[in-house]
Amino acid sequence: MKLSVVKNSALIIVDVQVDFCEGGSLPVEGCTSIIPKINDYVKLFTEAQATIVASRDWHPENHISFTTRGGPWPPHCVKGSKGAEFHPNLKLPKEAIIISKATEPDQEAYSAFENTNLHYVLTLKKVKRVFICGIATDYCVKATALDALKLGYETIVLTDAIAGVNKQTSEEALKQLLKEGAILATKEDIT
Ligand code: VGL
Ligand code: ZN
Repeated sequence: MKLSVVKNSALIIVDVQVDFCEGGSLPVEGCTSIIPKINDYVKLFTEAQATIVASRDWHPENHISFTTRGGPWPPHCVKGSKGAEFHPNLKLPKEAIIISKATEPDQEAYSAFENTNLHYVLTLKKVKRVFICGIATDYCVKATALDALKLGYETIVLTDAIAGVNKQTSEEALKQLLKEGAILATKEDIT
């Protein structure tokens, strides 16, 4: 399958942040190794003058998802902290649009579309086709892709540039995304 990065395409890089990588508070296996792949995509999308979006988990210190409040996750990506920074190996162009998410203390929000202006921004830029990569396959990548499908975007998940928390739930996530109409692709599929 050949898919082209047309001008009304967007690359959505989900949560490539220090805390989700080696040495962080919620490390996701494979995080560090997908970053060079994501940088290759950034180059491709920059050349095509496509839109580049980077989302970041941007929690208040007392976020509901933290174990300190009975949630499932160790504290991570606290806004303004070192762990919430984009990974130093990620090469974001200055034009990249930064979307902060899950900023409300009492609300979990895995999708980059949830309570953000991402859909608004993409609509303004007439984006029809989104390519999604990043972390975590079974949480924020999945939720972002499902929302993109619901919102009517042609949705492509870049399977060579995602990393998941759990192997089985990541496989299930990709199956569900396929069923909902997502396209799974790798660098070789993209022109
Ligand atoms: C995520 C767990 C908790 C993610 C965010 O970015 O997939 N996972 N917060
Ligand atoms: Zn989080």
